[in-house]
Amino acid sequence: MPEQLTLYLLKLSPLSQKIELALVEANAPYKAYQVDIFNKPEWFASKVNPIGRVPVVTYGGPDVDPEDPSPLSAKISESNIILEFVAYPDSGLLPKDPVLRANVHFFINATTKHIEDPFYAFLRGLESYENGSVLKGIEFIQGLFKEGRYFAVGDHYTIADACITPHLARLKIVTETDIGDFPVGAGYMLGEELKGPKFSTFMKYVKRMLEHRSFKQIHDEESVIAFFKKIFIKRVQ
Ligand SMILES: N[C@@H](CCC(=O)N[C@@H](CS)C(=O)NCC(=O)O)C(=O)O
Repeated sequence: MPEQLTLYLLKLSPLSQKIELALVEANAPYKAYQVDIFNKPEWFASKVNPIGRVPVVTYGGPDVDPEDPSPLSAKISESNIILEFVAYPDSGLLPKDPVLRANVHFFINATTKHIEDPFYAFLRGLESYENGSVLKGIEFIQGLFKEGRYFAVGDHYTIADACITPHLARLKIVTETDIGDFPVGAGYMLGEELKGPKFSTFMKYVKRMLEHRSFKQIHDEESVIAFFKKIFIKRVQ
């Protein structure tokens, strides 16, 4: 990208990770500024994002200190919209073929609806494991994978892969550690179900994406586990 790009993020959040992943894949230089979302600096809402959420990108304008953002830069928020922005024409993150592009957009919407929403509701103890929405969502996503394909869409890494991978990493953690505000054992139960033949295509994709070079570069599993231990405290016995 020809102009300055600053990413305001919460390093351990999956939504921020999506953007870092896309930027690394695009080989785009960027400055990362970690926002303490539990104690946000006053200037963040007034100068970067009025609703106070991350991730946000500032693009263009003078190359300034991230703590003193310029009114001349564009402010782009909402992780899926930032993903689209990062996939500028020669980033290589969006296929040129219009059908494949449509498939990428569909996959991103489906990830939010069928993975992000049900999985974090389950994690927060707002949806029971028994209602099956997490597994139904995974099944829906699995149905989008074409036989023998390495990536989510087409033959190359796209923003579809960047969008889903951070959630897959958290799914792995939950199924291996049982950390979350759900009844004890529900995380392990989900893990057992996913080991079955019904989900083998999905699980092979998970493995490939978690081992992908760019993801390994930006992800530290131990730090996410430590963060989860801090934020999920209500264990229903
Ligand atoms: N729909 C937004 C959600 C952003 C969001 O909820 N960000 C969280 C961190 S993961 C946040 O900034 N929370 C702080 C707050 O709401 O005050 C997106 O996809 O970017």
